Amino acid sequence: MRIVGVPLDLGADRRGIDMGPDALRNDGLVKRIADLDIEVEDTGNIFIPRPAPGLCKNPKLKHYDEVLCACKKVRDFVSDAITDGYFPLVIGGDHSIAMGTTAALSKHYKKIGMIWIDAHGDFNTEETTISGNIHGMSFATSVGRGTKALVGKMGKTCVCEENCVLIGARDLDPLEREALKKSKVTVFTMRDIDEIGMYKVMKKAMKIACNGTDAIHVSFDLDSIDPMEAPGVGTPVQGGITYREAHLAMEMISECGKLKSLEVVELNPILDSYNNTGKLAIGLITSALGKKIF
Ligand code: HAR
Ligand code: MN
Ligand code: MN
Ligand code: MN
Repeated sequence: MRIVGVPLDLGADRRGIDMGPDALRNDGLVKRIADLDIEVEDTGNIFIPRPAPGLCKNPKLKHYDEVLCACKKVRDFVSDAITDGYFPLVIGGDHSIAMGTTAALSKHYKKIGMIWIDAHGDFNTEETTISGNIHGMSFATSVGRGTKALVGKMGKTCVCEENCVLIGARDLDPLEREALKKSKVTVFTMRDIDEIGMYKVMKKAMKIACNGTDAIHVSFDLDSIDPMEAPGVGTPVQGGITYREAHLAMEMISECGKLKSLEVVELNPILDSYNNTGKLAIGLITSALGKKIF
């Protein structure tokens, strides 16, 4: 396992997510993984330069140059990790970094299934975005949707839309919602989790993500969890999944045997009380890596 830290917050509106990777290290990430008898190498953080001062060039793609440059670095680090035989764990950082991770995976696998756990859809494009924040576009970009400014800029994508699942959604922009409805992505909203429970949602999700794919990528946005349990995130939204539901999801993902990479994003230590969100994130990572209660 190789950890790649990405201290990027330029894809989001609020500062602070750039401290996420170091907060996870401070909470004992490396030791907790090593305790599972997994060989772990922490390569430290990718260097993210601060943006040049001055006017925003395109308010529909804020910090475009910086985010693209960071994602290309993420792509290369993740790709090298896979080439060197490591399982990549990408810790963010804002969710735009998923564009780099999925581009890297696409160099190594033919057909990728993806489980995107998030309060949001991240399915905007330059045309549909209200905020102009690129972290709200990374899912769409990863399946090849959107403008030329992002799609293909990190390489081709082998993330297959029909093998993609969004879980935990409860805050979608109007046009983003329409785009998701028209897409082949399967969406399990909070309502679905309320109705049938996380176990059945995950059973269905795993079937979709595993169908004919040679790898599964999990992109875990910590804002999927209810802010009562995970307050330290960039964009909290009430009414999220519980700590236990999140663990169940990660355990079921681990058991499928196809998980080839994991990404945990949007931790904001400034808003975190008692480092609970960081500790919770580490627990979830260990569950995804096979930790069992019994
Ligand atoms: N949909 C909104 C936008 O595009 C909010 C996106 C917030 N995104 C994250 N990542 N925190 O999921 O701006
Ligand atoms: Mn997200
Ligand atoms: Mn989110
Ligand atoms: Mn805790």
